[in-house]
Amino acid sequence: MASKKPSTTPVATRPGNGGETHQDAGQETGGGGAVLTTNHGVPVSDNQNSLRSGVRGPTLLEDFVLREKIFHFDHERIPERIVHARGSGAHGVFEATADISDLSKAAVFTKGEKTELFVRFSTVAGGAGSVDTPRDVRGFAVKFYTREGNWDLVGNNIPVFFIQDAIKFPDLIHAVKMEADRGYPQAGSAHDTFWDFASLTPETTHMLMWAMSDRTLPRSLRMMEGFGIHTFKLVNAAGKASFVKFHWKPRAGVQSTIWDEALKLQAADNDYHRRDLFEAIDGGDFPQWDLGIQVFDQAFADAQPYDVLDATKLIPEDDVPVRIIGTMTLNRNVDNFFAETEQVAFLPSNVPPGIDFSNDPLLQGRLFSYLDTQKSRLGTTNFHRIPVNAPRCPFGNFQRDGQMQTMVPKGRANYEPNSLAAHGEDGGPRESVATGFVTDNAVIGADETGDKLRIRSDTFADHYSQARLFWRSQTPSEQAHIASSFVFELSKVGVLEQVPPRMLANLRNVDEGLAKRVAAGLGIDLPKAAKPARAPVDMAPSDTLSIHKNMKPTLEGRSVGVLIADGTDAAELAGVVAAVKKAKGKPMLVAPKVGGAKLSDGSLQQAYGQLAGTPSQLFDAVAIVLSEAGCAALIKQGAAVQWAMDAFGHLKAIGASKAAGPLLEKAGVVVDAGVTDLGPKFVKAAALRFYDREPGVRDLA
Ligand code: HDE
Repeated sequence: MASKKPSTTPVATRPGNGGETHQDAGQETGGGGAVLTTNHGVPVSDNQNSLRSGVRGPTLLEDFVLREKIFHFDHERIPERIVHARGSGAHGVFEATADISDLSKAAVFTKGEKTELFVRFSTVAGGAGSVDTPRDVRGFAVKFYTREGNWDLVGNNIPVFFIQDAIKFPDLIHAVKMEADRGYPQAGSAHDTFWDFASLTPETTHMLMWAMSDRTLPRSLRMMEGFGIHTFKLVNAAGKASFVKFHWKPRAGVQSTIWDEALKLQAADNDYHRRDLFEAIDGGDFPQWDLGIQVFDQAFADAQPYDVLDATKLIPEDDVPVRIIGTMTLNRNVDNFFAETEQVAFLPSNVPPGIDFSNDPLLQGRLFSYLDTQKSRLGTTNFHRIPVNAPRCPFGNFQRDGQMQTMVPKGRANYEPNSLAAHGEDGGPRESVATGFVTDNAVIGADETGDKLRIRSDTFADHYSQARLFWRSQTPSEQAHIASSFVFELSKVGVLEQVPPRMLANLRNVDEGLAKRVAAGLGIDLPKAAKPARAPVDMAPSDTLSIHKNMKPTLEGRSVGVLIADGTDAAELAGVVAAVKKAKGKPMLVAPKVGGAKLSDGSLQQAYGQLAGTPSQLFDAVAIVLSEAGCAALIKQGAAVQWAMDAFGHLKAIGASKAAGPLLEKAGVVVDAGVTDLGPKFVKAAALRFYDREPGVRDLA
């Protein structure tokens, strides 16, 4: 377990706590270390009672201790992010592992260089207090504290975006967030306004395919890919620029849940992802991602059937392989959620020399939006002074004052040019041609500038080819999930009956089979196909776009729920626990009573969770270790039957004692490759999911 750090509360250094406690009317302080003071350092004698006139009289306005405490509390909340409000953060380090000095002069990429960083993962649509597991895109934002200033790579877990131009972002977000009059649904796209907007905006089609796939149901934040999405530029010391796309590849492999599991996770644990990340780091199981780049030049860009400046398009990895250039390790939880995870302010405009922007019109819009939002969210132009946002390298300029200024600049130099140095005074910092950021003006992506136009380039007009590419790259079971998601989401469209047919008309341009399946699922007729702005072309399917084709058969970083009850065989249990640990999995015991179960050898085995509150969807695989008597007792409990039924339905491996047979039977578990005894076969199976179990997947293929 990670060691506890000493408190960083400012009062910790103040000696002289007399240790008196107020025990009138049963009030206790619970003990503590340092002296409690007001925010202005005045020691407080009583933190239990406000100042009143007489023992039962009115409270006095004079009570500055009470006033300050309540006033501070009244202002504790800041505006939540308009998007990505719910997030989880962690500290870490990036180590550059490849020499790419031929491509970029950025110090963060110097082979062997270690750079501290902060990561915030998020959902997009829900509020700060919403659940962790809705069907939603996940934010994947990384702030590298490089020695040349902060680099913020603010991406998502999907390599493309819904729209092509920043001017559509407020419309997209208004449409997807809760509906303006009724205030629901929270955190989900399955409602009228989102699908109204989406069906009228064909450029969303490619991203919709990803959003309807299991990509939006990650098993863990540790098991998601991350993407910078936009095309960026790398610039080397000679000033040569190349195009680049950034990728994060999780060492734990990409893993998703399935829809029913995600729904039930919302009930079982609102904080499923946040807890999983915190506990993994706290337990020393540090999540890791490799940073990869796809590098290409103008000639490649010109030869593609899509525009590399269009954020609704990806570059298949088969066309430009991802080259790994470093590793990120998350190794420290935040000390304070508000101070760090809430106040962290990402700015896609933060790039060090050696990294630059392309003319992607979505990226261009982001370059000003984030600075604006941070000022309104954090309430001051000095938000860069908040520790989680401050560069770790020296920084200085002539910007001064403003609300919450915490710097105390010395001297008169608050302007430039100045010649104060000639007078022996500190003249302040100066620009540097040699090391400063120089905007790349290479032709790449800049060839169409000139006249002032409100126009979308023709090269952005193909909205279906890559949606089709994505569909064709999926396994039959992944395709079934996508079709079902469209059916589910469109079935939630209420009064706007024009929307589902309009969406189907778009889907016909992606794949006739998909459109037919969705129409059948909704029980409506297939409309005429929409007229595409540009006819789609067929691209070669790519295995890299499928989760199932790339899953990592491992128990590492995964959990196994182990159901026990009174009478469980102690040796059998010890065997399972040892085998799971040996495979680097995490065994988590579940029993009817959290205090424990009495094992066959008379010992009391404590549990991680109580059966009724710890359903099997919290785990990657399950073991059911029961005696005959234990099974007879559990079979009468709905929670136990549901435990096995859900594990099977959610395609997980089930290892069971012989005596647990009747429970499995009652739960409708059918023996297949994923249902095993508790021997070595179980640990192997536990690293997998059994997609063949899904009803109808094969028939639909
Ligand atoms: Fe964001 N986005 N975004 N976005 N975005 C914000 O900034 C915005 C876009 C992304 O964990 C906001 O600090 C505009 C694409 C992440 O703190 C805001 C446009 C991608 C996060 C904002 C986009 C993202 C945000 C809200 C269209 C993937 C969370 C609070 C031009 C590449 C960062 C904040 C965190 C957050 C604006 C499009 C990812 C309002 C105007 C594309 C991961 O500034």
